[in-house]
Amino acid sequence: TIKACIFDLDGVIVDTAVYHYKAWKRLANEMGFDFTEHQNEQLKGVSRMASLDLVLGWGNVTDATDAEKEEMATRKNTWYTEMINLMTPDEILSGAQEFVESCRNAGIKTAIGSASKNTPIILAKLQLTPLFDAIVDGNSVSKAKPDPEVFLKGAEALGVSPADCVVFEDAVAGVEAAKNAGMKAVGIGSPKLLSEADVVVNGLDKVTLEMLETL
Ligand code: B16
Ligand code: MG
Repeated sequence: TIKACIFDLDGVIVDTAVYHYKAWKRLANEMGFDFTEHQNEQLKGVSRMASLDLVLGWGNVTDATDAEKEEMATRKNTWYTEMINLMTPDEILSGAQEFVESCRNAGIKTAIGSASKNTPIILAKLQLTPLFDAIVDGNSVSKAKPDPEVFLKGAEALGVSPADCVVFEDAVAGVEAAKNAGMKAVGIGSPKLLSEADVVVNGLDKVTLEMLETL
């Protein structure tokens, strides 16, 4: 039986990808190149510095030093957090809050497992912080998804064994991380892309507690 649900943040609880895109695009534009929203898909679930490397690759920027890269990532994050600071609970994805609440009412533990270092501020703006028993994010992990670290730390913080956890993820690397952790995975998005998941749905508004027992 399922004892805990661990939720990715961006793409599952809220769509911050649109703000990441605007901020990375502004950085690219300042450096004299551009990239598409389609390319931006590749940044989903990927850490900040790994995202920067992908963006720089698209602009054929190969000579940036580590110090320059730090400065670029900081510049991008400043623009990103300006937008994040304006977020309101209206931006919670359909059914997300209701599903997390139904888990809690059923005695199922809840956690966030996100790559984002901005997780605390995003959850605060959405007024969702109290709904999670544990928050594991980019500030507390050293290995990026598909490494299972983020979800294993979540299970540990909840005191639940990995086999009794379900992960909700929109990124391919995130689904892989869940599987590497020995957990069940519910994919949010395209069944074709997230083929490693145990089941794939459009959003948390399509998930029921009964469904969890069939995984
Ligand atoms: P930050 P998730 C991820 O969130 C985003 O999908 C990804 O685009 C972003 O680069 C990463 O967080 C790091 O975010 O710059 O805020 O630390 O999907 O793991 O919740
Ligand atoms: Mg995500």
